[in-house]
Amino acid sequence: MPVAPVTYGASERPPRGSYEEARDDYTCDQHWERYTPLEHATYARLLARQIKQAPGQACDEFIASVDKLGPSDRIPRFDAISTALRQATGWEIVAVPGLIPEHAFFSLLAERRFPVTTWLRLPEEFDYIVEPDVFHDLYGHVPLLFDPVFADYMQAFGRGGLKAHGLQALEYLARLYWYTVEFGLVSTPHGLRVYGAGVLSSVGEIQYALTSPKPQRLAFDPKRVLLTPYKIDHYQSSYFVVDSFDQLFAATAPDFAPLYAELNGQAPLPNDAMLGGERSYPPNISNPKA
Ligand code: HBI
Ligand code: FE
Repeated sequence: MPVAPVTYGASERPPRGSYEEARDDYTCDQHWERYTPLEHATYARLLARQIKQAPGQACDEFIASVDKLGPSDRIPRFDAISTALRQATGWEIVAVPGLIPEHAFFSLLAERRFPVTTWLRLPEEFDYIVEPDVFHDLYGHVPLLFDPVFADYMQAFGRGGLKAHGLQALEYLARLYWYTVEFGLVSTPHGLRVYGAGVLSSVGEIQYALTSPKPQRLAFDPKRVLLTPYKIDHYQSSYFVVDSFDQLFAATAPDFAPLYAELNGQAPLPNDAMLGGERSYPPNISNPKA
């Protein structure tokens, strides 16, 4: 007799990281009614602060779509965003209780369903949080799903992830996700811009990624990315720069299986040093307070 899932009352939310209300595909309901006034206010403060950083630093495609998240004074309703998103690129967002296993994650992306965490960081976590919360997922990831080419890339990534799963190549794909979807930069005629969600949603890293002399900014190359480890709780020592989302999509179009076979067993490459012949993009001139 299957155990009935635990249900919580309208006002109380399961503790962070509990998956009792998740369905088999790890999705759950958002339960928008459970958010407290403090949570709405925290989200509004995060958004107001981060959106100030967008002009001159976030890529044009992000700027063009960030308003589609809806009202800025409260946590948006996922189904309201999905209505607009379906019309734009056939994507929708689905609620999840937090990080979900790779296979479930890739399966959702392959179906054009982006998993968005339901819980929001606490006020004391305002400046930094390791795990993705609803602000990181909505503000960092969702606006670019309105861009047709990036939307195609994300679905291709999901499909690639399902294939990689069988080939024990998840570590390679996690690096591709990390250095593009989470921490990617794009080169434009006006200088470098950010498209990676982890940078867009970070109060300090967006300026660092674009203007600090410390990190290296390497031309995006699938082999280099797949062999370069990353750090999850520091600013990055390396960022990878694409010329366009078309280039990103084209790079992931071919079947990666031969690439995995070629790289298998090769030692990781340094994320804090350049290889012979590599060049680093110069940082942007310090961003005049936009
Ligand atoms: N789960 N909810 C959620 N969000 C993510 O960004 C996420 C995940 N599970 C796995 C994962 N990301 C990474 O391992 C990706 O590289 C696949
Ligand atoms: Fe993310």
